[in-house]
Amino acid sequence: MTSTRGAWSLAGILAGAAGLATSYLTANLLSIRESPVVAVAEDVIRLTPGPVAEAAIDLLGHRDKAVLVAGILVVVTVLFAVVGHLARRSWWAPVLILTALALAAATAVLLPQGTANATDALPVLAGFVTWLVALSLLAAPLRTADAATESTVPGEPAAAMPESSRRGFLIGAGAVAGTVAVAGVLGRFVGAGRREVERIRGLLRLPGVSAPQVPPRAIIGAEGISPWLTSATDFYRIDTAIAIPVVNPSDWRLRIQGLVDREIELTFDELNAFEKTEAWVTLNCVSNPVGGDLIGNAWWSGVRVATLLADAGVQPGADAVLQTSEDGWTCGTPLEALTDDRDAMLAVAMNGKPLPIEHGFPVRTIVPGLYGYVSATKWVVDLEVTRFADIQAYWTEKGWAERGPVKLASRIDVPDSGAEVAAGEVAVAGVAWAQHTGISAVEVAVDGGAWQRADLADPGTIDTWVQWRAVVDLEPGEHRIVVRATDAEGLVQTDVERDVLPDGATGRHGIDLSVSG
Ligand SMILES: Nc1nc2c(c(=O)[nH]1)N[C@H]1C(S)=C(S)[C@@H](COP(=O)(O)O)O[C@H]1N2
Ligand SMILES: [Mo]
Repeated sequence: MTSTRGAWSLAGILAGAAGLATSYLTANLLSIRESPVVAVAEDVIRLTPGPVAEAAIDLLGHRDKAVLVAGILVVVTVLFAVVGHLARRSWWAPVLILTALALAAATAVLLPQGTANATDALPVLAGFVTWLVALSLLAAPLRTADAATESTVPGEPAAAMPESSRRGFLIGAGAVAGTVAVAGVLGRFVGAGRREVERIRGLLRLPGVSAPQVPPRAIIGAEGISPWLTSATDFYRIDTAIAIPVVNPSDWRLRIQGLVDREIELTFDELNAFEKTEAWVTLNCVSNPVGGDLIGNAWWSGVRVATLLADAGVQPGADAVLQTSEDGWTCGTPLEALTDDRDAMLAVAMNGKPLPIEHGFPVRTIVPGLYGYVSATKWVVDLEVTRFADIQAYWTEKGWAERGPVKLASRIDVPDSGAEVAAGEVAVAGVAWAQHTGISAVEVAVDGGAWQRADLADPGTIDTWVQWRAVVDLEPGEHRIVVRATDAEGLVQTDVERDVLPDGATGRHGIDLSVSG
């Protein structure tokens, strides 16, 4: 036993706490909904089997999450002490444990497909770097002390820690503890803005917003198919924002300007005084590869853009609207798509609730039939009526097409590609979409054979995806199943494979199955 033993564990705990604090601060600086520790807790809750979760809620009431977070903190504190203890003899063991912890946290943060974004992993990175820096800072004086006391004869009482090392360690420990306190308090302070806006959002009652009612015939009843209504949590998220715009509805203004007779400025209340329109609209990203999941379907409520543009009085010669978001992102939308009968809207609600902050709270644009990058401005604050010839927007500047009508596409959801299934009749199901044109048929073919018609659900609108289901007869062996859709104008989905750049992928989605006899 030497006198530094407890100090090593303390070093581990302090360094660990510093990493948690900087990750918390970073999450709040970037307005990320949750710190990594809370993300882990939420995933644990999400992945907990129903009966277990119910028992926990019975036992703990609504404190279940707080208790879970506390439990996670206890576990990691023990781990941090172990890390400190191991750091005495080895550099790689602590690095290994901390890396594993960071990877687990990053996975937890990125796991909820819909709401997560690659930048959401930045807090974990900040925490990881802090762990390593703080641990090496605290280890240096302890290592010197250990070297000085190592010559101690076994059995004799340990030599005291040399005064200089002791001072070095205390200064380091003070600095690290200070970091914990400052980052924690600062994180709480900068996080207050988002908490306040979340609170306001939770209390908002928006006139003319109704709860989603899935049209009964929109559901084909195939097991494992993506739900027709995408929940806000599962809805894909794409934006260029590093720090998510957090907009208080009472500060929000929309300006309509450019080639108009009268400029208009609206507050959130003024916007909500207009009559609402509500619709099911499937939104998808131009970057969605064939078979990909950057697509979701929701019930949107908002105010028709056409009404507002008519109030402003669009001048002749205009063919575009340059939309700008609170964070400066821009897109150019064809004027026609905003004024024709497709009911493009300034949406204030998604699935019957005020927009989630990640999906554009308090107001975003939704235009059926266009990819998100040319239409679906989140946190929208400005509409400039203009001409395509006179503008550049965020993505068009980077080589993406000026116009972005969605392309006819279809996807197989079940079975998974690579699955093993039993020979005989196999149900194949998925979704097909051609927003604002509509789907008239979906067909599947096995191993390049004859096309076979799938059954189609009927969502009752041409602006959403359509579920389909087919039953194919499979012999034992390896098989490939491919899908193709036909739109309501008779266009058959092409088999020409195109990359997502510049205006959306084309090609047909296929899956490979191993069929056992
Ligand atoms: N302010 C802002 N709005 C934006 C974007 C963005 O980067 N910033 N990305 C667009 C893109 S490319 C898509 S596909 C949709 C995605 O909307 P979602 O994140 O709600 O699914 O938002 C669009 N609106
Ligand atoms: Mo996108």
